[in-house]
Amino acid sequence: MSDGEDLVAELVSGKYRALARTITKIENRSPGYRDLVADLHEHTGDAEVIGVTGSPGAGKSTLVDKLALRYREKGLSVGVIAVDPSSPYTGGAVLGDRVRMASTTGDMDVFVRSMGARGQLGGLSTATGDAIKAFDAFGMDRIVVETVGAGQNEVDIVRTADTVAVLVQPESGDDIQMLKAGILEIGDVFVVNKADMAGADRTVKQLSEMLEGRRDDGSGWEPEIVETVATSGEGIDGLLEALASHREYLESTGALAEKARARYAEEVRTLLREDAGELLEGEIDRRGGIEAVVDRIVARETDPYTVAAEIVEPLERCVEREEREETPPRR
Ligand SMILES: Nc1nc2c(ncn2[C@@H]2O[C@H](COP(=O)(O)OP(=O)(O)OP(=O)(O)O)[C@@H](O)[C@H]2O)c(=O)[nH]1
Ligand SMILES: [Mg+2]
Repeated sequence: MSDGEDLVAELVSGKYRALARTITKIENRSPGYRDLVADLHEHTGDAEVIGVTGSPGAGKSTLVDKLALRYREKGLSVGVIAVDPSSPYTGGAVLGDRVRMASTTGDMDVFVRSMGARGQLGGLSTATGDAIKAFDAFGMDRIVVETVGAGQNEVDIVRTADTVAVLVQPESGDDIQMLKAGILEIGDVFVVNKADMAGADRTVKQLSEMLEGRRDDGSGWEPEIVETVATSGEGIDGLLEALASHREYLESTGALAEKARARYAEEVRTLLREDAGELLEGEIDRRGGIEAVVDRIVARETDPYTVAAEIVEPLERCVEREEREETPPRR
């Protein structure tokens, strides 16, 4: 048995240390992390993954904290992944620390982990997706992913969730702008948090008007709007109901299975892009590195198209040879 298999066995048997070590390996892309993640797959598929997004300071962490507590009260195990948090969890409950348990309930079942930006573009959403697998294989009933909803990277991250809750603060012009910028499409449940502040009703109304366009988008799900006060826990039950009813919709219509299939397809393609990219980078290095190649382009000795064709050529030749020899696909 390899080290990785040992680690997976321990993780699956519910050892928090193994879970923490696994996520560290995932985050650092440590040698062997790919085999590790591959071994996790057969143990996944049971967790419900909820994405929570919204602009900075909207109250995401406070809300996630309350949500986790409520799930615990229902006897469910919960994992929280905070992606690139702009501020550590507060409220006396959660974390700041990368590997600590939440102290909310005094038990070990709310496992919180933050993920930071590592490596190249898109790396964070891949790492987050892999971390979700680790939580899932561990046996978490609910996995909540918190991310600041700003750019494409965040949108990619919340796509790994089955159900996405978008937080909005009352009367926040910025939030409404952000919603227009694409987050509107990915929200399944909209949460007007800080409902104790003035203007919450107006924001609900605005949101509801903006969502009109989505009512007939053919998906069969009408986004719900709930109001919460995360600091006091008011409205959390309504949020729980909305999340559960979206889950019910996903399961009863087959949308859940479809989402999973789409995610796996995307995952395979992402991995292939990474792998092919690495192979081609190696080819560039063998040609003296990218700067040397650019020198020749600048000197008009060659051009980007020709260079690209030359670099991809050895790969193409291998693929063609495979085809000629009609080797059956390897398993
Ligand atoms: N009045 C009021 N304040 C709230 C509510 N929810 C959160 N807050 C406060 O808003 C501030 C930000 O809360 P966070 O939970 O850290 O917000 P966040 O969205 O996680 O912030 P980032 O992770 O930094 O983007 C804190 O001071 C909270 O106490 C609420 O319902 N009402
Ligand atoms: Mg936060």
